[in-house]
Amino acid sequence: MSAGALDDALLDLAVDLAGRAAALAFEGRRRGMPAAGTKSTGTDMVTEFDRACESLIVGGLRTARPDDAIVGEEGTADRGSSGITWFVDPIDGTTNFLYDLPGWAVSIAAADPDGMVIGVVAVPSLGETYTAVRGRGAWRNGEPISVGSVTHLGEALVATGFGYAPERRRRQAALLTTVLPAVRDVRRLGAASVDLCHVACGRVDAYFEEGLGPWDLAAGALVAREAGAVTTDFAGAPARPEEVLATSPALAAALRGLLAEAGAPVRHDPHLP
Ligand code: LIP
Repeated sequence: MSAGALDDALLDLAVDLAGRAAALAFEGRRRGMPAAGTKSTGTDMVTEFDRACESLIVGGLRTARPDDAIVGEEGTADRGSSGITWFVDPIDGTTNFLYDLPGWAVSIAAADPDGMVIGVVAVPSLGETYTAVRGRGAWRNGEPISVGSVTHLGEALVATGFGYAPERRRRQAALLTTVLPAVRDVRRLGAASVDLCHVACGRVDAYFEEGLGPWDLAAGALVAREAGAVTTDFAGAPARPEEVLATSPALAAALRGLLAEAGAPVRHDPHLP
């Protein structure tokens, strides 16, 4: 199978499974409040639909590609032999989902030894599916997307997010006292994968957060990069779950400087959620 044909096959599989999982969760939430438990703290939630969606997606991946590795937020940890690794966030933005707020997503990505190859972020409450293929571009509902054109920090709309542990949140809030006065405004929308897709299509001009999981970042960061964004850590090295900054090239240096001025990254116990 050619590289292009493999990319297409991986994308088609991810789009199908993300769409089915998104429909399952969206219809389930319409029927009422889901059963829920907690994970790292009393507010780090997991619902029956987080688990059901991961089960649907992982089952589909194992059937279609039994030799691939799979990493899922709700516990899947399949080793593989094919060189392809899947990253699954069955519901990114679980708090939004629990409160029936828009802006949660199903996020699926596949990586080869050179990095992310394909990414899919399905946002059912917006009727939008973001897709990306390494080296070939990014799309929203099949239409090409690209980052915004803002070049001045004071005109930038910046998205961010916060962890679950009070100690980390206290320090993250302290960053905002420097960031907020320096930019147009800040948005906290609740799902990293969607924040990254919003950078990709210019709905926000930048997104930064620290303390994520690999599944939060995998698909959305590829969508952002393929739409023309720079995705790094706060110091300009490649983005990683511990620190991500996604923005247009025109704003990247100024935002890194602002985060440094604010005291980022938030040095903390790495085991803090
Ligand atoms: C969420 C992230 C978001 C962050 C939230 C939460 P989850 O992931 O996508 O960026 O700010 O605190 O971690 O837990 O809903 O899958």
